[in-house]
Amino acid sequence: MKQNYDIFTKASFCRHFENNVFENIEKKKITIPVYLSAGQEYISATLSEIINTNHRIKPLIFAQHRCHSIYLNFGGNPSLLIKELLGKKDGCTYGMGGSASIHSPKINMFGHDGHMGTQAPIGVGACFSSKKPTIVFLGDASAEEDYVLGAIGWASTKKLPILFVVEDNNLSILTEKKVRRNWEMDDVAKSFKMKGYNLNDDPNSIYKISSIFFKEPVLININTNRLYWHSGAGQDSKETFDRFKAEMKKLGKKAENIDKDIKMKVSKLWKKHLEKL
Ligand SMILES: Cc1ncc(C[n+]2csc(CCOP(=O)(O)OP(=O)(O)O)c2C)c(N)n1
Ligand SMILES: [Mg+2]
Repeated sequence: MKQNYDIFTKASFCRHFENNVFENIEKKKITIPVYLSAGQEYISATLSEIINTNHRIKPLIFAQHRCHSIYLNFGGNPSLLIKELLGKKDGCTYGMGGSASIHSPKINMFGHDGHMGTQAPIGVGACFSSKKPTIVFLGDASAEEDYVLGAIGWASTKKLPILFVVEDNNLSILTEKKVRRNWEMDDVAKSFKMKGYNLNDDPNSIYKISSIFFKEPVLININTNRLYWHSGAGQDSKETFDRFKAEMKKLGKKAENIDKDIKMKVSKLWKKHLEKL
């Protein structure tokens, strides 16, 4: 399927972007707190392909701190993000948002305020008042905040064109979900009388349910893996399942060549910006 290569291409861009961020944290070129999204990029790569490209919808986007891939996949300009991470005034958030609060009116993305889960009531409010298709991205931990649950209830009551996406990496910093709770977010959605799904980050499983997006409120909890530390450049375990690598293996030689090309392009882009420092 052609589309699988398009999703792979987007994910590859994000992966190499994040690997360059990683390197430049280590080299101390980036000195702000950074939340790397490597490992989770297939979720927004797939959703943006379905929503922007297939459905031709440009939704309002409310994300939280781990949002580089969301910005890049939904059409954010990578140069402006590089500048943002380097603290430049002409970065996507004027050098004031950094990694955690990426803001871009151009792609309808609203910067996060740093309080886990506030993007849910704010996103629901924006959707309620504008009736525009809206995506609220949550982490599995921020989804536990009481105000998130109230917001989901209101979205269901008012039948808003909203998609809640829980990027469930099983972790709140280093605390696993099983320590924190005995329930799942798709059950919460169903108890509020809206559709809820618990999926993995295989693009095909997301595609299968995508025809209902924005026709009614929907919550998808997508199980995924964070490859690097909660914040900064480091790796807890090298054993983590990597969706990006699994898809590359599945798609074969053509994907490997796409990936090589993109790796070079992204490195060149970073180099161009670093030379100006
Ligand atoms: C209201 C609030 N409580 C606690 C924190 C501290 N904090 C920042 S990120 C984080 C974990 C977030 O986990 P999750 O929502 O699953 O996102 P992930 O980092 O896994 O992508 C915590 C506890 C915060 N920023 N806001
Ligand atoms: Mg988490």
